[in-house]
Amino acid sequence: MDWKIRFFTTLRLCASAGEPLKQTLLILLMTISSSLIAGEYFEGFDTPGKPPARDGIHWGYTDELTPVAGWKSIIPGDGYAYLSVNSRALRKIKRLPDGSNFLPFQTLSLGPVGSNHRISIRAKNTAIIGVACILFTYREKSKVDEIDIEITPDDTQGTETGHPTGTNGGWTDVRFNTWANATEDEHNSTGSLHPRETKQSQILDSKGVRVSHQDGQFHLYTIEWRPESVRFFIDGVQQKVIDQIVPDYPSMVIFGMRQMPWAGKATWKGTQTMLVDWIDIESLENE
Ligand SMILES: [Ca+2]
Repeated sequence: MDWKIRFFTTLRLCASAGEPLKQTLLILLMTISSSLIAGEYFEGFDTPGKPPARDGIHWGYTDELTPVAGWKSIIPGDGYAYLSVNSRALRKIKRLPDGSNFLPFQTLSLGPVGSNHRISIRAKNTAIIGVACILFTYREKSKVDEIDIEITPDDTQGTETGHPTGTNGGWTDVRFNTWANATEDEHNSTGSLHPRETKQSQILDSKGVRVSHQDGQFHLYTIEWRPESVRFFIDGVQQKVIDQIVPDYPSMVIFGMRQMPWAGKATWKGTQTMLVDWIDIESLENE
Protein backbone atom coordinates (compact mmCIF):
# COMPACT_ATOMS: atom_id res chain seq x y z
CA MET A 1 0.00 0.00 0.00
CA ASP A 2 2.27 2.59 -1.32
CA TRP A 3 0.68 5.74 0.03
CA LYS A 4 1.22 7.65 3.19
CA ILE A 5 -1.24 7.34 5.98
CA ARG A 6 -1.08 10.08 8.53
CA PHE A 7 -4.10 9.49 10.70
CA PHE A 8 -2.85 6.58 12.75
CA THR A 9 -1.31 7.80 15.92
CA THR A 10 1.60 5.61 16.74
CA LEU A 11 1.36 4.40 20.29
CA ARG A 12 4.39 3.81 22.39
CA LEU A 13 3.33 0.68 24.19
CA CYS A 14 4.43 -2.56 22.66
CA ALA A 15 2.43 -5.78 22.76
CA SER A 16 5.54 -7.77 21.95
CA ALA A 17 7.39 -9.80 24.51
CA GLY A 18 10.23 -9.81 22.04
CA GLU A 19 13.13 -8.31 23.89
CA PRO A 20 14.70 -10.36 26.67
CA LEU A 21 15.15 -7.21 28.77
CA LYS A 22 11.40 -6.85 29.01
CA GLN A 23 10.75 -10.36 30.19
CA THR A 24 11.47 -9.74 33.84
CA LEU A 25 9.04 -6.86 33.82
CA LEU A 26 6.44 -8.93 32.00
CA ILE A 27 6.70 -11.80 34.45
CA LEU A 28 6.28 -9.26 37.25
CA LEU A 29 3.22 -7.75 35.57
CA MET A 30 1.71 -11.17 34.92
CA THR A 31 1.94 -12.03 38.58
CA ILE A 32 0.18 -8.77 39.42
CA SER A 33 -2.65 -9.18 36.90
CA SER A 34 -3.67 -12.58 35.62
CA SER A 35 -5.53 -10.93 32.74
CA LEU A 36 -2.35 -9.59 31.22
CA ILE A 37 -0.87 -12.20 28.89
CA ALA A 38 1.95 -10.61 26.96
CA GLY A 39 1.99 -11.33 23.26
CA GLU A 40 -1.41 -13.04 23.14
CA TYR A 41 -4.58 -11.24 22.14
CA PHE A 42 -7.99 -12.31 20.85
CA GLU A 43 -11.09 -10.32 19.94
CA GLY A 44 -14.27 -12.10 18.84
CA PHE A 45 -16.61 -9.07 18.62
CA ASP A 46 -19.16 -10.52 21.04
CA THR A 47 -19.63 -7.23 22.91
CA PRO A 48 -21.21 -4.17 21.23
CA GLY A 49 -19.04 -1.14 20.58
CA LYS A 50 -15.36 -0.35 20.81
CA PRO A 51 -13.24 -3.15 22.25
CA PRO A 52 -11.74 -1.90 25.53
CA ALA A 53 -8.04 -1.11 25.71
CA ARG A 54 -6.28 -4.07 27.31
CA ASP A 55 -2.89 -5.78 27.17
CA GLY A 56 -1.44 -2.59 25.70
CA ILE A 57 -3.75 -2.83 22.66
CA HIS A 58 -5.85 0.16 21.60
CA TRP A 59 -8.54 0.21 18.89
CA GLY A 60 -9.59 2.68 16.23
CA TYR A 61 -11.61 2.76 13.03
CA THR A 62 -11.63 4.65 9.75
CA ASP A 63 -14.78 5.10 7.64
CA GLU A 64 -13.54 7.14 4.70
CA LEU A 65 -15.25 4.94 2.10
CA THR A 66 -18.73 4.77 3.61
CA PRO A 67 -19.42 6.72 6.81
CA VAL A 68 -20.82 4.79 9.79
CA ALA A 69 -22.86 5.98 12.78
CA GLY A 70 -20.26 4.86 15.32
CA TRP A 71 -18.65 1.83 16.91
CA LYS A 72 -21.87 -0.13 17.29
CA SER A 73 -22.45 0.09 13.53
CA ILE A 74 -19.20 -1.80 13.00
CA ILE A 75 -19.35 -4.04 16.09
CA PRO A 76 -23.02 -4.63 17.02
CA GLY A 77 -22.15 -7.43 19.46
CA ASP A 78 -23.36 -10.43 17.45
CA GLY A 79 -19.88 -11.92 17.15
CA TYR A 80 -18.82 -10.11 13.97
CA ALA A 81 -17.22 -6.88 12.79
CA TYR A 82 -18.90 -5.35 9.73
CA LEU A 83 -16.74 -3.42 7.29
CA SER A 84 -19.05 -2.20 4.54
CA VAL A 85 -18.76 -0.21 1.35
CA ASN A 86 -21.50 1.28 -0.78
CA SER A 87 -21.02 1.05 -4.55
CA ARG A 88 -21.60 4.81 -4.85
CA ALA A 89 -18.32 5.35 -2.98
CA LEU A 90 -16.43 3.53 -5.74
CA ARG A 91 -17.73 5.35 -8.82
CA LYS A 92 -14.39 7.00 -9.43
CA ILE A 93 -11.06 7.59 -7.78
CA LYS A 94 -10.76 11.07 -6.33
CA ARG A 95 -7.66 13.20 -6.80
CA LEU A 96 -5.82 15.07 -4.10
CA PRO A 97 -4.63 18.66 -4.71
CA ASP A 98 -1.13 17.37 -5.50
CA GLY A 99 -2.53 15.16 -8.29
CA SER A 100 -2.13 11.88 -6.46
CA ASN A 101 -5.00 9.44 -5.90
CA PHE A 102 -7.08 9.64 -2.74
CA LEU A 103 -7.58 6.01 -1.76
CA PRO A 104 -10.03 5.84 1.15
CA PHE A 105 -10.04 3.19 3.87
CA GLN A 106 -12.82 1.35 5.68
CA THR A 107 -10.91 -0.34 8.46
CA LEU A 108 -10.49 -1.34 12.07
CA SER A 109 -7.08 -0.91 13.66
CA LEU A 110 -5.49 -2.22 16.82
CA GLY A 111 -2.08 -2.27 18.34
CA PRO A 112 0.72 -1.72 18.59
CA VAL A 113 2.05 -5.20 17.91
CA GLY A 114 5.71 -6.09 17.41
CA SER A 115 7.47 -8.77 15.40
CA ASN A 116 7.50 -12.39 16.60
CA HIS A 117 3.74 -12.54 16.30
CA ARG A 118 1.26 -14.49 14.23
CA ILE A 119 -1.59 -12.16 13.25
CA SER A 120 -4.73 -13.88 11.93
CA ILE A 121 -8.23 -12.86 10.99
CA ARG A 122 -11.17 -15.10 10.11
CA ALA A 123 -13.26 -13.30 7.52
CA LYS A 124 -15.86 -13.73 4.78
CA ASN A 125 -16.51 -11.82 1.54
CA THR A 126 -12.96 -10.57 1.08
CA ALA A 127 -13.04 -10.69 -2.74
CA ILE A 128 -14.99 -7.55 -3.68
CA ILE A 129 -14.51 -5.90 -7.08
CA GLY A 130 -13.43 -2.27 -6.67
CA VAL A 131 -11.57 -2.61 -3.39
CA ALA A 132 -8.71 -4.54 -1.89
CA CYS A 133 -9.62 -6.32 1.33
CA ILE A 134 -6.61 -6.00 3.55
CA LEU A 135 -4.79 -7.22 6.62
CA PHE A 136 -1.70 -5.14 7.24
CA THR A 137 0.72 -3.70 9.76
CA TYR A 138 1.66 -0.04 9.58
CA ARG A 139 4.02 2.33 11.31
CA GLU A 140 4.97 5.79 10.14
CA LYS A 141 7.51 7.95 11.91
CA SER A 142 10.16 9.56 9.75
CA LYS A 143 10.15 6.27 7.80
CA VAL A 144 7.47 3.76 6.94
CA ASP A 145 7.18 0.10 7.98
CA GLU A 146 4.42 -2.08 6.59
CA ILE A 147 3.40 -5.69 5.93
CA ASP A 148 0.39 -6.31 3.66
CA ILE A 149 -2.04 -8.91 2.47
CA GLU A 150 -4.22 -7.28 -0.23
CA ILE A 151 -7.02 -9.35 -1.77
CA THR A 152 -9.01 -8.44 -4.86
CA PRO A 153 -10.95 -10.63 -7.30
CA ASP A 154 -9.02 -9.53 -10.40
CA ASP A 155 -5.84 -7.46 -10.07
CA THR A 156 -5.98 -5.26 -13.17
CA GLN A 157 -2.20 -4.93 -13.06
CA GLY A 158 -1.77 -8.71 -12.97
CA THR A 159 -0.55 -10.75 -15.91
CA GLU A 160 -3.90 -12.55 -16.34
CA THR A 161 -6.32 -9.70 -15.77
CA GLY A 162 -9.78 -10.45 -17.10
CA HIS A 163 -9.64 -13.98 -15.68
CA PRO A 164 -12.73 -15.62 -14.17
CA THR A 165 -13.24 -14.73 -10.51
CA GLY A 166 -16.05 -16.98 -9.28
CA THR A 167 -15.95 -20.48 -7.86
CA ASN A 168 -16.72 -22.00 -11.24
CA GLY A 169 -13.16 -22.11 -12.57
CA GLY A 170 -12.14 -18.70 -11.30
CA TRP A 171 -9.75 -17.51 -8.64
CA THR A 172 -8.93 -14.55 -6.40
CA ASP A 173 -5.79 -12.45 -6.75
CA VAL A 174 -3.65 -11.34 -3.83
CA ARG A 175 -0.63 -9.14 -3.22
CA PHE A 176 1.91 -9.55 -0.44
CA ASN A 177 4.14 -6.56 0.33
CA THR A 178 6.62 -5.33 2.89
CA TRP A 179 8.33 -2.02 3.51
CA ALA A 180 11.04 -1.45 6.13
CA ASN A 181 12.55 1.92 7.03
CA ALA A 182 11.10 3.09 3.73
CA THR A 183 11.30 6.65 2.43
CA GLU A 184 10.22 8.41 -0.72
CA ASP A 185 12.49 7.74 -3.63
CA GLU A 186 13.69 11.15 -4.78
CA HIS A 187 14.24 9.86 -8.29
CA ASN A 188 10.70 8.58 -8.57
CA SER A 189 8.06 11.22 -9.26
CA THR A 190 5.24 8.94 -8.06
CA GLY A 191 6.48 9.37 -4.50
CA SER A 192 6.58 5.63 -3.95
CA LEU A 193 8.39 4.33 -0.90
CA HIS A 194 11.54 2.22 -0.88
CA PRO A 195 12.84 -0.28 -0.01
CA ARG A 196 9.86 -2.49 -0.66
CA GLU A 197 9.25 -6.07 -1.67
CA THR A 198 6.05 -7.11 -3.48
CA LYS A 199 4.78 -10.50 -4.60
CA GLN A 200 1.66 -10.62 -6.77
CA SER A 201 -0.07 -13.97 -6.68
CA GLN A 202 -3.33 -15.89 -6.59
CA ILE A 203 -4.84 -17.53 -3.53
CA LEU A 204 -3.70 -21.17 -3.50
CA ASP A 205 -5.18 -24.15 -1.71
CA SER A 206 -3.20 -26.98 -0.10
CA LYS A 207 -2.80 -28.69 -3.51
CA GLY A 208 -1.38 -25.52 -5.07
CA VAL A 209 -4.58 -24.92 -7.04
CA ARG A 210 -5.71 -21.30 -7.28
CA VAL A 211 -9.11 -20.75 -5.71
CA SER A 212 -11.84 -18.13 -5.48
CA HIS A 213 -12.85 -16.57 -2.20
CA GLN A 214 -16.12 -15.38 -3.72
CA ASP A 215 -17.54 -18.54 -2.17
CA GLY A 216 -19.61 -17.32 0.78
CA GLN A 217 -17.28 -19.09 3.20
CA PHE A 218 -15.08 -17.85 6.02
CA HIS A 219 -11.33 -17.99 5.45
CA LEU A 220 -8.21 -17.48 7.55
CA TYR A 221 -5.67 -14.83 6.58
CA THR A 222 -2.41 -14.88 8.51
CA ILE A 223 0.82 -12.90 8.73
CA GLU A 224 3.68 -14.60 10.58
CA TRP A 225 6.08 -11.78 11.39
CA ARG A 226 9.50 -12.83 12.60
CA PRO A 227 12.67 -10.71 12.74
CA GLU A 228 14.16 -12.67 9.84
CA SER A 229 11.08 -13.24 7.65
CA VAL A 230 7.42 -12.59 6.97
CA ARG A 231 5.34 -15.63 6.02
CA PHE A 232 1.88 -15.23 4.54
CA PHE A 233 -0.75 -17.95 5.03
CA ILE A 234 -4.31 -18.33 3.76
CA ASP A 235 -6.40 -21.10 5.29
CA GLY A 236 -3.20 -22.47 6.83
CA VAL A 237 -1.46 -22.80 3.45
CA GLN A 238 1.77 -20.86 3.08
CA GLN A 239 1.36 -18.55 0.09
CA LYS A 240 4.59 -16.54 0.03
CA VAL A 241 7.66 -15.72 2.16
CA ILE A 242 9.44 -12.38 2.20
CA ASP A 243 12.84 -12.33 3.90
CA GLN A 244 14.78 -9.50 2.23
CA ILE A 245 12.80 -6.57 3.60
CA VAL A 246 11.36 -7.19 7.07
CA PRO A 247 10.17 -4.38 9.35
CA ASP A 248 11.36 -4.17 12.96
CA TYR A 249 9.22 -1.67 14.77
CA PRO A 250 5.94 -2.31 16.62
CA SER A 251 3.10 -1.29 14.32
CA MET A 252 -0.64 -0.92 14.19
CA VAL A 253 -2.55 -3.91 12.79
CA ILE A 254 -5.25 -2.81 10.35
CA PHE A 255 -7.92 -4.82 8.53
CA GLY A 256 -10.84 -4.03 6.29
CA MET A 257 -10.84 -2.60 2.79
CA ARG A 258 -9.42 0.18 0.66
CA GLN A 259 -10.21 1.56 -2.76
CA MET A 260 -7.31 0.69 -5.04
CA PRO A 261 -6.61 1.67 -8.65
CA TRP A 262 -5.81 -1.95 -9.55
CA ALA A 263 -8.93 -3.46 -7.89
CA GLY A 264 -11.19 -2.99 -10.93
CA LYS A 265 -14.46 -1.14 -11.35
CA ALA A 266 -17.32 -2.05 -9.04
CA THR A 267 -19.92 -3.69 -11.30
CA TRP A 268 -22.23 -4.44 -8.39
CA LYS A 269 -24.85 -2.17 -6.79
CA GLY A 270 -25.70 -1.54 -3.15
CA THR A 271 -23.53 -2.56 -0.22
CA GLN A 272 -20.84 -5.19 0.20
CA THR A 273 -19.65 -6.21 3.64
CA MET A 274 -16.42 -7.85 4.66
CA LEU A 275 -17.48 -9.80 7.74
CA VAL A 276 -14.80 -10.51 10.34
CA ASP A 277 -15.40 -13.26 12.89
CA TRP A 278 -12.30 -12.62 14.98
CA ILE A 279 -8.72 -11.41 15.13
CA ASP A 280 -6.09 -13.41 16.95
CA ILE A 281 -2.53 -12.39 17.79
CA GLU A 282 -0.24 -15.12 19.06
CA SER A 283 3.36 -15.00 20.24
CA LEU A 284 5.92 -16.87 18.11
CA GLU A 285 8.55 -16.64 20.87
CA ASN A 286 8.41 -20.30 21.81
CA GLU A 287 7.83 -21.82 18.38
CA1 LIG B 1 -16.76 -13.81 16.42
